[in-house]
Amino acid sequence: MIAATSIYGDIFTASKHGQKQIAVLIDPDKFLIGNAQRFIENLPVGITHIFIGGSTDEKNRTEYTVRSVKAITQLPVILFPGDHNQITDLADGLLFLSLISGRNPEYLIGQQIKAAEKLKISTLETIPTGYILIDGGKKCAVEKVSNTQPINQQNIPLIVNTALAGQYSGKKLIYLEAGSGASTPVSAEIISAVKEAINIPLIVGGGIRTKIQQENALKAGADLIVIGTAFEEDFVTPS
Ligand code: 1GP
Repeated sequence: MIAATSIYGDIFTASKHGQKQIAVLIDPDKFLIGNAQRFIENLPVGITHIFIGGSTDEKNRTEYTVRSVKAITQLPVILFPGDHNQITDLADGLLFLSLISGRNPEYLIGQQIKAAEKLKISTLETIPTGYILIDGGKKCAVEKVSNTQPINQQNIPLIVNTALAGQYSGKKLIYLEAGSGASTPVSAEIISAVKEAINIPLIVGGGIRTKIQQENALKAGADLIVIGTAFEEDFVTPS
């Protein structure tokens, strides 16, 4: 039984009713806290979740970012961490990611073990998530940091079987990731094939910029799409 008031319960129920959801991803490495208020105020109608995280957090800004964002929004704030150091109790929930497209034990179970002690005493809602990296047309941060290979967009059977293996392993969400700033988002064909195969909610992100790309991903079967880069302009620290 899934509690109706939990973050996961809400995502699950929305998915069962065909209600589409959209998360904005904030990368603490790039986000300018001074702009947080304006950033949140300028978000378009229809945003349902704030994700916070990135492949790296070199300046240790995750907790500060979560605190600042939580102070100005009622939307659920969910951690999307690149490693166990980015976990903070100040958020509402945690995508407890396993990079199941990869073959690097550190991102399949190593980081999760490192997080376990903290999670045992945490109030965070922890949501087991099968994270599948798909080739988005350029080498992305996840690929570099995890030292794993993305799956080719043409290899739909492998993508579907990976998602199914995640579901059978007990993951509650599947996240198809083309990588932040991807030049090619996950194709509609992949999204519909995975959606048809699994019976848990499906998240899709990476390279979704335009309204048409958003609609394509949602129409193909994504229950929740994640948009980072497209909302970042004007709100990030100059690189
Ligand atoms: C990356 O899926 C997210 O982890 C969002 O990607 O920054 O390309 O929107 P973008």
